Amino acid sequence: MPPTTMKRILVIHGPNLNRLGRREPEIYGHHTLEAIDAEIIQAGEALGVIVQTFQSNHEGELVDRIQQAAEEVDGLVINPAAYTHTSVALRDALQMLDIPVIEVHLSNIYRRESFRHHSMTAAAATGQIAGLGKNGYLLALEALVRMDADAS
Ligand code: CA2
Repeated sequence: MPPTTMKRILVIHGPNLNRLGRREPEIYGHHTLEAIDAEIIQAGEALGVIVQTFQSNHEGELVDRIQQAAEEVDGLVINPAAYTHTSVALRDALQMLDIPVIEVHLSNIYRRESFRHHSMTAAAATGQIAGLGKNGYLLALEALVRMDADAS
């Protein structure tokens, strides 16, 4: 039997999410991004996958990281934050990937202002989780691992 290589999953956080836990905790929770990332990485270890995380406030940097992901990882979790609602560039970059992509939102974007109801990026994702706070990232990770198991 060939040796099984550990699956790699990338988690990308978009603009302003580096400020989590410091403002608007009633919408986005009390946890900092550093704490959420540590929890995601630990959950990945328990699930037997290697998790990398990345945050940027810059659209072009997010596009670059998504393009790089095509070569490096087996699944992608992304919270494009405000770019969810505006970015054709992120949608196009996600569309080019041949790996499963889960879009995550901490808040339930459909219960908020109408401009948040439309996701430009969701059509390029395999699925979407919104409104479950930081647990959305953990569920997305689990979904990617299960998809992988279902496929093999
Ligand atoms: O609910 C989500 O995860 C969002 O992607 C968060 C974005 C928002 O524009 C989307 O509509 C929904 C905003 C992220 C802003 O992050 C903050 C962090 C700390 C304090 C305030 C905002």
